[in-house]
Amino acid sequence: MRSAEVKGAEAILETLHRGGIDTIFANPGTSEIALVRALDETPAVRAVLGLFEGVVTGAADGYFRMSGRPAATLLHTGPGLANGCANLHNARRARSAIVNVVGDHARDHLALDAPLTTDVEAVAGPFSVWVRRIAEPADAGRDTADAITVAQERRGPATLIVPADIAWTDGSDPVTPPAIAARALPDDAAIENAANVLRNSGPRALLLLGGGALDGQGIAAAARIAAATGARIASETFNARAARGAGRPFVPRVPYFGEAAEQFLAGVAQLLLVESRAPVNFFGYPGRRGQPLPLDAAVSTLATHAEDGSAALIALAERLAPGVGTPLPSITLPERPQGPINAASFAAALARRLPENAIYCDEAITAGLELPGVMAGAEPHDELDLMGGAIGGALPLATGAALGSPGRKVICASGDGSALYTIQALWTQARENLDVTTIICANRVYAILAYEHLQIEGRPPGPRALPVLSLARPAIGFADLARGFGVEATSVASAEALDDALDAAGRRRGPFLIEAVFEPMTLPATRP
Ligand SMILES: Cc1ncc(C[n+]2csc(CCOP(=O)(O)OP(=O)(O)O)c2C)c(N)n1
Repeated sequence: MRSAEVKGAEAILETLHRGGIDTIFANPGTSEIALVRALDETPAVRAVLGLFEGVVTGAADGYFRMSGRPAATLLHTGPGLANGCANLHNARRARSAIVNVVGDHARDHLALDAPLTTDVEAVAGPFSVWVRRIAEPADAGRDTADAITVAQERRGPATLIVPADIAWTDGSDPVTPPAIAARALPDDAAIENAANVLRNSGPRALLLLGGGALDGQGIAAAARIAAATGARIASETFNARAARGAGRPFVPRVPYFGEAAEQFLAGVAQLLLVESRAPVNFFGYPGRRGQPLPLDAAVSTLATHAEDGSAALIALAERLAPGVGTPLPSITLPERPQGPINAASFAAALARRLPENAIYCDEAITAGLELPGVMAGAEPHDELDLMGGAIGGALPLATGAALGSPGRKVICASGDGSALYTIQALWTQARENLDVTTIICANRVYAILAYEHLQIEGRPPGPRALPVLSLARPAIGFADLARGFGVEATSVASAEALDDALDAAGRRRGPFLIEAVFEPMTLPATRP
């Protein structure tokens, strides 16, 4: 086809295809119709409909985390993009490469200030590593190729704004983006410096792992280093993707709450960063420092986020721990839990029933407080966390993770409050017949916020404040909601029934939802 005959929309989709992007999570509008039409001409790129933009962006995040390849999104003008921004924020924090294709009004229509007109660049800016508006049809292929390159090099959402007339006008050519270089090993000086730090500081050193350092090989190397030098290892509190479970060394995480994090980090004199940042508390609290690391601790870097932390750990282990092995935890499953569903019995049931090689997406919030220790003995799995704290991430993330790694079972645990931001993800799971089991931890309250009230105010929320944090009246029927979206579901209210439901879910294929009704939350009367 000569470029005179190639429409901007076709050049964009063909360039996505040439750049290795075969999946586009979409929620289109009128300004994207030419792009929708071009799907018929580009069968190599398939669109997956999400019924809210937060599903679209969260799914693209999960897709990248599991496949290592970017997905595209298709979003409608400033308001459509804005709806997707919370999960774009999470994706940016996860360093997930995504190409956002955001349609906008035709160029001559923009000046008329039609109802959907917004400053799309301003909406995109804080949630993107790169933003560009295509100026002319001839630029469509090149700009799309740039977006694909930059999303992968800077590891985040790249946003390409496409005026509708550019999409429907001839005069474009697809472009083949250049191959992306593999991430480099840190230079020898960084590895030697880390070796010296560890030789000199031994148990007072902490290797803090994040990003790609948490793959199976990275944590195995870190554990060997720890065994040889006495250094401690830990992961960041939340991680984009971490290899966990039996057969892998246990890597504790820096605790979420500031006080616990300070205790965890007490005595650390040397912090060595491996694709991570020095810990920062999630929130500031009256009278508390925001950084839990001891004030006199030195911080140095083995691998930056742009480098290959896993390979760096392997190189470091060769220097410090040749021939050193580490005992690996075997599968250790808890007893069958009994009684009401609470954080402890939920953790026991989930760990017991986690299928081998599952992908576990976590947004259980307070329901998940007991998980880390118990899941260490479960079948080996990959864990994907909520990275930017913007809740409503897990159901979309699980959706994209399932599409990004066909054949692997996805287990997703979400607080009931969190699930309701993006519950429509269930419909996409049903339509695509994705092998995802969703567990809704139905405690019928924003429990974490009640705890935070206690922390900050010294007492639990009173009778007028509590309703702002309570989901109890009316009680939400998650199993009914799931069925309405085409997902089979069950509701359980005892630990035994939860254990059975998870067992059954592990044996079936396709989307399924378990509403786990938790025992009512109890808060102490004063700050503990
Ligand atoms: C996008 C967004 N909106 C609001 C919040 C504030 N927030 C944090 S946790 C939370 C409640 C979570 O409730 P749930 O998922 O039921 O978990 P629980 O606290 O009960 O364990 C809210 C509203 C947030 N973090 N992100």
